[in-house]
Parts: sequence; C-alpha cells; structure tokens
Amino acid sequence: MATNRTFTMLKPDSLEKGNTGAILEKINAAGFRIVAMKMTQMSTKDAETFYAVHNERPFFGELVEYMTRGPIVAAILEKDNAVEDFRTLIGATNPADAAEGTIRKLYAASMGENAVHGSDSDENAEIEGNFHFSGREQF
Ligand code: FUP
Repeated sequence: MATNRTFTMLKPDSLEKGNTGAILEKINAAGFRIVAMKMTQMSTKDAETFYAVHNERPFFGELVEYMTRGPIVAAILEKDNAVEDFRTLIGATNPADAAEGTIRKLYAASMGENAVHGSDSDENAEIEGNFHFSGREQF
C-alpha cells in the first residue's frame, strides 16, 4: 500500500556546519508536514543496522563512522507522494550529480558526506521511521 510519509535524517555534517535551520526551512517550504522529529546520535550498532543493506560494500566502514560521529536530526515527513517528492528535493546521492537548488547541491560536500537521507520506498520509509520513533512520538 502506498503511503504519504517518508523518513529523513539531517546527517552529522549538516549539524556540524550549522545548516540544520536552512535545510528544515527548505523542507517546510516544499510542503512537507513534520510528523515526528528529534536530535539524536546513532550508536555504531544503530548505524550498522540502519545501513545493513550496504554491509558488503567497500564504503560501509566509512559510512558507519560518518553517521555516528555526531548528532543527527531524524524526522518523519508527510506529503502527497512523499518518498518521490523528497528524493527530488534532496537530489542525487552524489552532490556532483545533484540538480541545481536541491538540498545536496546546496549543502553536501561529497558522496560520502551528503548532508541528508531520504527513504527510497514507502516500505523503507515505514521501517526507517519506526527504527527511530515509537508510535507515540509520531503525530
Ligand atoms: P541514498 O539512497 O541516496 O541515500 O543513497 P544509498 O542508499 O545508495 O547510499 C546510502 C549512503 O551510502 C549514501 F548516502 C552515501 C553512502 N554511499 C557512499 O559513500 N558511496 C557510494 O558509492 C554509495 C553510497
């Protein structure tokens, strides 16, 4: 069943650079409603679990190091066509390929430090949202 929710994380580089407010403003301006939101820091086990699909990839160790090195902002967002529209708003995984005006084009340094996460399917949006938020933290 298609849903109208997606899950995002503002990754450690975004918080380190002071881009949290600017990125949230772009998300707000694009018409997403915040269903859940918090600042948190992932443990190594959290990051290994969240990115388990990549655990055989050569960049996995660096990805886990990066995602655990400082706090993130995690959020569930609601909008019609949320998953696809949010992927459009953030741009390509590699900021060098990201379209003008996208969050990754504006705020990401590299493929390895790409500022923001967006779920790639309705199914993963639900899994990832529930990874970070209990039912009573989702409004
Ligand atoms: P995305 O869905 O755009 O977040 O990208 P992926 O799920 O394919 O990758 C998850 C994260 O792994 C990316 F955000 C960055 C990292 N990654 C690399 O560092 N190198 C790669 O070649 C692919 C992904």
